[in-house]
Amino acid sequence: ALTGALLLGGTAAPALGTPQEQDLHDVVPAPESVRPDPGSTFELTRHTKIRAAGEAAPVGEHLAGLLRPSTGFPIPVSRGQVKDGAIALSLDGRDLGPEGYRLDVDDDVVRLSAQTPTGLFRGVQTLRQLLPPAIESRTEQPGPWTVPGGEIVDRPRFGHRSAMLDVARHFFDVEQVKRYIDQLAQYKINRLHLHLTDDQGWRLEIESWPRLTEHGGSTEVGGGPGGFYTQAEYTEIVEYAASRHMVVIPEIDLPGHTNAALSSYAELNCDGVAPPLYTGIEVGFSSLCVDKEITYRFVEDVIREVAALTPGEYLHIGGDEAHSTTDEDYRKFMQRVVPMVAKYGKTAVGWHEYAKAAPPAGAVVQYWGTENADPLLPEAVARGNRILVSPANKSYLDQKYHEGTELGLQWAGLTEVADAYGWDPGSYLRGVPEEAVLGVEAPLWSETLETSDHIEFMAFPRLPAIAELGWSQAEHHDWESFSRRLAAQGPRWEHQGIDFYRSEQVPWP
Ligand code: TNX
Repeated sequence: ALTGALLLGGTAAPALGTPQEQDLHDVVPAPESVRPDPGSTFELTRHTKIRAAGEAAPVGEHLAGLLRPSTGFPIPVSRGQVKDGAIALSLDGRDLGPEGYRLDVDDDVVRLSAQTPTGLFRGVQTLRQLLPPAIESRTEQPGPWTVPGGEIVDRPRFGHRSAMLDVARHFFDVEQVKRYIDQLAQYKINRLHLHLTDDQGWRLEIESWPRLTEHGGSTEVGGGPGGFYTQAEYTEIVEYAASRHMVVIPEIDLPGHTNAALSSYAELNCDGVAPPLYTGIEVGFSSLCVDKEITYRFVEDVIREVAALTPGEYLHIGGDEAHSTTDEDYRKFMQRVVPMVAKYGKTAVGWHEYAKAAPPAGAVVQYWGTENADPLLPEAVARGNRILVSPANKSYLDQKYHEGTELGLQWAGLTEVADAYGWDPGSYLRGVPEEAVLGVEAPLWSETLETSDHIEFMAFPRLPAIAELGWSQAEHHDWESFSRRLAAQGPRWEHQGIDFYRSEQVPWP
């Protein structure tokens, strides 16, 4: 009889080969507080329901969409009372802020609460990581689907944790950008900075200057066909990001990095002659013509159209590596252009050189150097600028991991996972107190990257490292702990089809 019960799959002890249960601590980025209750475990079964009403309902649907393919369970989402066997999402969380959440797991119920749908969405990312890695598969898997008991209370250290994708050097289409958005959202990244224009390509349709994309979007590094987003496609990206509780920050890089625009409209050049399109990877050779009035009509048209497509607060105007613009011209240009951003209702962001033009209080200065200081920064802080920290030798996802890495550049230095993790955005820059730090960004430049596989190999596992520096409290930054928790992410990426860099620094299972 006993043998029969086992064969019939009763409630006997787990069979050999049953995946090891998750630990409540195995979460990236590390939560603010974790209190395991070793005596309890929730099991997701074919009877599990999600309870979510009102504004919580879309997050509940999102969670159900993540859980159904691998479990094969129906997992209905409905309003109503929390009963046994339910995952309950509610907006009754107090003192959790705009992105915080509380997750309570016992034998019968998973309770996720927050003050905002965004907080619930962040909590859903934590819950995913507490289920076995096979939950990430898009095909039905055997289970069992357990969640360790206990309580997590969590909220971010910085309100800004962004990733940048360069779609100008190589173009990535809407589906590729959505794929990256989903990957970023898992690590609680809340802003996506899109580098939309550069010497090699202009990637966003501007209705008043159509040749920018017709001509300026027609190639890319290496001479491939390039591409661009129509305004409708761009809006699709913005809305998809919003559904992942992520805000898009568009960047139009000015006054340098503009060969694609200069090639599209001869009248934007000081000599009236349009240069050819450019498919190499040099920087610093192009500049809009600072002394021509048409330059400012052009820039204002672009800023107006981009602002109209942008529900988010920020608009990035580049400003980096303007090596063929004199300092005097650079200031002249920026002093006319920065106010245009405010005129169309947005807050300006620029690479740190634009601090030379003394942007107004509230404007964001993005540090991309490799030193832990810049003379422009203390002045910027004194003016009331917010500093976005993205040191090239720490947070740049395009830098090679080691000499032999086939993709990437190495001008800022080789960047292994421990290098990406081993610094503190709150205290990194001399003369910049933590209160002036808006947050942290992980930029991914695409001179050498052509496919989603390439993006993923460079971003994983360094993106989660930067995400943890931005989300988790400084006292939780600890390489031993991080590298162990990161290792547990590897099998999840395998189920998601992410081809990541298997750094020898990380104890992958
Ligand atoms: C510097 S960082 C650049 C980009 C390049 C990148 C390559 C910055 C603001 N500008 O134009 O793509 O290096 O790593």
